Amino acid sequence: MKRALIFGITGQDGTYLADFLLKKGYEVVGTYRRTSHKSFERLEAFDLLDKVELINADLLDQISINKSIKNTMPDEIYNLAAQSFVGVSFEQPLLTSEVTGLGALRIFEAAKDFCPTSKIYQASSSEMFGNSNEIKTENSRLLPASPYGVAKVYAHKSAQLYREAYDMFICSGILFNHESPFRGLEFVTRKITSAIGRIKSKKQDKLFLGNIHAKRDWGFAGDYVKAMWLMLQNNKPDDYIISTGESHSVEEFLEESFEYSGLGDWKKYVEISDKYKRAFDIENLIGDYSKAKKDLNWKPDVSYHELIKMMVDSDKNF
Ligand code: NAP
Ligand code: F7E
Repeated sequence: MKRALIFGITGQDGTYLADFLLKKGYEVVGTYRRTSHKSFERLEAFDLLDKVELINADLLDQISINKSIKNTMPDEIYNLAAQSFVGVSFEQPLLTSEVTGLGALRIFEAAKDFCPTSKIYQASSSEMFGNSNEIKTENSRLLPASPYGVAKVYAHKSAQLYREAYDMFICSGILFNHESPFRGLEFVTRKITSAIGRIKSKKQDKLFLGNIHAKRDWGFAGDYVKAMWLMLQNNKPDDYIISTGESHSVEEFLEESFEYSGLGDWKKYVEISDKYKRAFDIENLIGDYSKAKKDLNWKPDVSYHELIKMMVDSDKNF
């Protein structure tokens, strides 16, 4: 039986990936941070709490990372842990760099020293590309437009370095935005669908948003964790764009989700607030996933329209 170690198992992707790997017959070990109350809601919702082994580790703490790798000796390591919210990275750039950038390096170092045969997945991001108009490929220039993007570039380049210098099997998935009913509540798609649920049940009457003209390439998290696993089953390590190949504005997402929910015209409920505008924002991101299609036989299954329906339906009693 293969053993996987997931850093960040309590997050959106960590939970979908744990579920996916258990169904493939893996033994799954996941790390969580010690907090005054537990953040296992997603694992509970997927009924996974008794099926995975949970161990304490923080990406700020090399000792706990070393121990988690030494004690687990995993066949596969998935680094999904991060301060992943771009907006907060402008408020907390140092913490974001420590966790999202250096945290990844700490994992690569620990794996090199204690379990160099582990195959490693690094969660890279389309935020690394920043603002430029073309459809992004694995060879597009990296011009990050947020402290989060800068930290992800650091981790991405470190992954490439360790692959070359130490002959380690490390793959980076350059994932574009992916969402689900288990997306964190502060991300714009879930902020919208949860607000729709609350407006319908009269718990809320307005929704405040920032730059609604921004466009993103939105896919479904359940499809994207499969791509992470496929990368580690390939015969050589490489980097892959994972995306849908189309982008939509926040405004389009609002229009379709409000219409589908039955609330109708979103303009009756939404107000624009500077509070949610960033110091710098990326206007449009679209990824070309043809390399993943060719090498990994991967493609997204859930469409943008199906994703909206799934999220609105799931949040209807929020
Ligand atoms: P998420 O829901 O925010 O989950 C992040 C995970 O990291 C959580 O388990 C969190 O634990 C953990 N974490 C945060 N700080 C940590 C620390 N100091 N030490 C250890 N663990 C820590 O993110 P996600 O959407 O699942 O994304 C997974 C990964 O993919 C992240 O690296 C993200 O940056 C990257 N990514 C995401 C997207 C996307 O659209 N979702 C796109 C590209 C790349 P707590 O539960 O304790 O907070
Ligand atoms: O913003 C705009 C906002 O926070 C999307 C992370 O998973 O994907 C995610 O980062 C867009 C931006 O995601 C609000 O300015 C408008 O242009 O949902 P988001 P993100 O910043 O794209 C990448 C690939 C990652 O790697 C990250 O980890 O929506 N927007 N009004 C708003 N965004 C939020 N959050 N809240 C608003 O009120």
